[in-house]
Amino acid sequence: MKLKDTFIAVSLCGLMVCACYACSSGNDTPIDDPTATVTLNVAANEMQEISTNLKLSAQASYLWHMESAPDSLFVLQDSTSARALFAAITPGVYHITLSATDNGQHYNRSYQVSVSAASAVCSPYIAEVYDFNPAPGQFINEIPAYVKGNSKADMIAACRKALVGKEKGDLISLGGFGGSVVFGFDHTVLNIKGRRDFRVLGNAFFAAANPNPNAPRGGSCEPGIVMVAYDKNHNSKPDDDEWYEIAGSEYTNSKTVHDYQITYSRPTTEAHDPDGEGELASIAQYIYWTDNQGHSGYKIKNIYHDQSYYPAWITDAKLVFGGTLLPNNAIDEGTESAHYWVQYCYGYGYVDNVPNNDIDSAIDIDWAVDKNGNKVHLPGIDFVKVYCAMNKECGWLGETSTEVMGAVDLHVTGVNLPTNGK
Ligand SMILES: [Ca+2]
Ligand SMILES: [Ca+2]
Ligand SMILES: [Ca+2]
Repeated sequence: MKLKDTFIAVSLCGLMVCACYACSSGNDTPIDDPTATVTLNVAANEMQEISTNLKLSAQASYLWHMESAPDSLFVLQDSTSARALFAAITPGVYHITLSATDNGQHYNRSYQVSVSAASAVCSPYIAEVYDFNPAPGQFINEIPAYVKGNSKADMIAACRKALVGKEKGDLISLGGFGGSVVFGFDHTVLNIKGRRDFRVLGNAFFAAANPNPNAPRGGSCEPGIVMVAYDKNHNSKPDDDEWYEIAGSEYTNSKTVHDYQITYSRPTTEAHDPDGEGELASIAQYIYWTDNQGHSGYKIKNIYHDQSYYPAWITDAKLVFGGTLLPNNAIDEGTESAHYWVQYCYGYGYVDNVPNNDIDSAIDIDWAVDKNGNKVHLPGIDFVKVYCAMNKECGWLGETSTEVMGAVDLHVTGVNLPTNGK
């Protein structure tokens, strides 16, 4: 019996991606000879849905496979489904095979995918900022700057100006625990197997002059949690059910709180200089907070930052944030009279935790987990959310607050960093 087969590839470019690449749909090429090779031409970096028109039952099993050339950067996802996802960064010819079994019958097909260079250059950097919800902090209303009358949309636009299209943008501060920014790329950052895929830039640095001579790496390390989303429904927006957390090195730390929630109250006074004589005093009981772990306290207003630490465009009396709280990483290594705060870095998988050129600032999309901690293997990601993962005041240093100054697709920039095997 001669089988008629068709190799179907559907381009999954969303509107946003189409602005960057010329989208190509696959050619339907019927053949009668199952030993023949079907050829498809696609452009680099485009996610394609691949299926066969073999009319198989719902019980059929599938195995898509590709011999991997050592230096080829590609994704072959959902390889045991009727439809697989394929994308490649490196132009060239790829050979994919399909082995299917249905009602005791075996079917083998072979496909040749010719990947040409992308028809338009995409940006390896942030292409859009979707949301900005900082928590109170000493840099809030300053980076980015709030101008009287600004709305939330104006503040998002200010983040856009700071971050979009830049290798290294201008810093934005997320404030204390929970403060977040959501941004995206103009293409899907592919999840290349065995490699780290992107990094988000912060301003972490290690201090050379720690009074504790045997201390591990530390300095200014203010880790933020990374959430990633693949635009599965192709609506060019991050939807609630598309987000997954990157499980960094402290995900299984017994002191990490996975369902942390904190509520900040609007400060009742901004008066720094109560007697009007010009010497600024800190306000110890400045912004009251409570959390769902039975704790409460105050964010302190320090003498270095005079502006309100509560987002000025927000009219609500309370701000609620939730997410994963990392254990405290800050220790005062100084003395009673000479404080010396050191924030020690964690292993990997966070933002603003290690310097930007450190391999452990780079993230493997395969570290993503669902709400129950189960690993998910996304074909790539379109959107990233970063939020501050610490609730800590460090004396005169002020609160620990994650900063963001950009993000980069490592594959598009030709940076090859192996994953850490976890
Ligand atoms: Ca990867
Ligand atoms: Ca979506
Ligand atoms: Ca920082």
